[in-house]
Amino acid sequence: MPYPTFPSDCSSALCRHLSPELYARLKDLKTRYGYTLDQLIRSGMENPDSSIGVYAGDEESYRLFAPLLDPIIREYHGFDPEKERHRSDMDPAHLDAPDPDPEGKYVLSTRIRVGRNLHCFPLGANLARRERLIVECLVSDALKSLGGDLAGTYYPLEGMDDATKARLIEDHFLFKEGDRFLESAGLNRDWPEGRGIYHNHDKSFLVWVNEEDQLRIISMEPGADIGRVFERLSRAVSALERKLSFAYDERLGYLSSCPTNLGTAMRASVHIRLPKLGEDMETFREICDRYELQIRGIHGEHSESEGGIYDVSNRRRLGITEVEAAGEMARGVRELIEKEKRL
Ligand code: ADP
Ligand code: CIR
Repeated sequence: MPYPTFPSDCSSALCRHLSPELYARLKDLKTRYGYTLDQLIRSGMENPDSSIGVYAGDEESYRLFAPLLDPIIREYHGFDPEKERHRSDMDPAHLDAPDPDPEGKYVLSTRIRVGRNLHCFPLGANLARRERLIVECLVSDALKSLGGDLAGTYYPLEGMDDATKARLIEDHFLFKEGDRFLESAGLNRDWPEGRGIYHNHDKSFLVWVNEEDQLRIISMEPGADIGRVFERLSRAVSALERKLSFAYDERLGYLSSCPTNLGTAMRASVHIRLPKLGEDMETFREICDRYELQIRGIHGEHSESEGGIYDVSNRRRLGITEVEAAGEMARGVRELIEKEKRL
């Protein structure tokens, strides 16, 4: 393919960081698992409204295509992959994240997820059909070993009736179908085969299998008790680590399909009602920028807010530990609530 061109109003990280020279330098490279530059950038090429536009196909993608990926990583996380090393800390005893809404007036629910992928397998965009089934088998077996409040059931997407699926999506428990960014990256191949969701009885602990990442490990509950949500997640991740070997890089931390999810691969969010700040987006954004927070709509990425309710979460995931990221989110949310009260 000759150098691909972008529409003039394109502002994705891909179009800002790819040049004809860089394209020419990387276009004939292939990882050992057979992933190419054209595959890496396909989502951003087919969706010029992407914010990022690339998906890695395996661990080696992050090394082979580093001349394109490192500047994207540096810009998104404020972390220099050439000089720095990621550190992880999921010890709840180190968490300083007091409930930012003890009166329960603003925060509807708290959710913290981490992405994980299995060592010795390509990432989802480059996973063959058989490999995806093996991943599903390994993960669902590991999930069977969980006990206590983490004990639950794995539900394959294949065979799930439409009403159950729609209800789980509407209630924020299950991933959406047909995401066009993932579709272009090849992450929806053979859908729904090999995909599924595990959850405990009260749906406070969930695992998505073979969506954007092979595992999305999720802890969530109504209210703003970030400490309790974090503790449950940390315990679940430790239990799964005893059964599964996750892809981890000394520099980049936990490896994920999207470079925005490297490092902790953690997104700690609240669903929060901020109708007045919603009318003053400049102030809302200013506070979020100060605490490195991202604003999403009520049905996740690429969705809109409804009824003055927003999804507010940590933006950085690499070069910051899990406890630091959750603490920063809690402090930012407290300030948002204080501002909302004053408006
Ligand atoms: P991810 O969190 O994996 O980046 P999304 O942004 O698509 O992916 O969100 C996944 C789902 O989680 C969506 O249905 C979203 O509404 C839901 N969600 C996110 N944060 C919260 C929260 N604090 N409370 C309840 N649901 C949430
Ligand atoms: C995009 O580029 O808009 C999509 N590929 C999503 C990128 C951001 N993903 C994320 O924050 N997890």
